[in-house]
Amino acid sequence: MKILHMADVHLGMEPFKDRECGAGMGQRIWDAFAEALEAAERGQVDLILIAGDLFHRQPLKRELKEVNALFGELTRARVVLMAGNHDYLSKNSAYRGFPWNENVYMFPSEEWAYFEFPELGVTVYGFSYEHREIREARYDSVAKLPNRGLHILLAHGGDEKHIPMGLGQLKQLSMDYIALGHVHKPRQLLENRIVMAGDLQPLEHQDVGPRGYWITEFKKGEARTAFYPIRGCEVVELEISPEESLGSRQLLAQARQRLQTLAPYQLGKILLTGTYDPEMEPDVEALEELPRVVAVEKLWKPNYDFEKLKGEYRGQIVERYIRKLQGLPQDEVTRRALQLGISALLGNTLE
Ligand SMILES: [Mn+2]
Repeated sequence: MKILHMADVHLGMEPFKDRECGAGMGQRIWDAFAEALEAAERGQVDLILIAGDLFHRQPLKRELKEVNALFGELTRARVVLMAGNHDYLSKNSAYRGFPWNENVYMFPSEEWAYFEFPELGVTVYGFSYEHREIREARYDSVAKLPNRGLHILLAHGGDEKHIPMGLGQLKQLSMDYIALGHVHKPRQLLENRIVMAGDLQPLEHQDVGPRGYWITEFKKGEARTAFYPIRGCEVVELEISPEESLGSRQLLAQARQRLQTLAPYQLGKILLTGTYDPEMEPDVEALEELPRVVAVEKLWKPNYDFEKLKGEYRGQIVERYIRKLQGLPQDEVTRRALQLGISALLGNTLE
């Protein structure tokens, strides 16, 4: 018995829209979804679990037909899905009453329900979101059936507004597998048992690292879970720690060089670290406009010459501020306060 687990596909979203690399991202999400289904078909998967937020917002009828057509191509796998907080079952949701293929099982409401597959020896428990938020920790209350075989929970949430849950509590449900969605970071919370799928493709620049789906094989009472990245798109961090004397053009050249080391499907998130000369703060906007850059994060710090500044601003607030902070315990907070304060007083921009 093999299952493929994915979540947070967010069809209909167009990530990185304001960036050059955002072009075609909406389509790439659809491609990734189709790729995951093809993998299920190729890999003889029996059950596909989609743990919420298949769509970024209320799906259109034609989008559901598109998805259903893809499901219809599967010759072996059954599909179980739930609505998440993004594509929740609103009163007029196109999900309601949608005529799915016979191999597709969608949890129809916010009430607990289950699907039994005696031919696979599997029972899947869950419910859909009918609201944008569910603040109650509802996964406590699942009632297992006396069925033989595997018991699987399909669940979405994990924060205060979306069904809070803790690992200890999930373990106590003694499910054979819990297919989780909502948190966009892929992770096995309990090896081969409790898995947060993560988003299928990166949707924000915070989504650093591979994204994809999970396949679990159950054999002779043992489960093996493995992650399969989709190489459609991946955000990679590129740390650049420039020399202090580096000008804007050289910084740009360095960034270009680093971007060239990426594989064709990768996008760069530039992290500027180290220190820079505040009297010649390099132009960062030009970096943001480079193709395949999703974000630029300024973690670098201005390297002020405080002794020199004290002399230049003798008797003024700048000098008094420096003396005051230099009199405090010199930890990270003080150093940061000194830099931020001086930047503000000197009218320099600093995030
Ligand atoms: Mn969600």
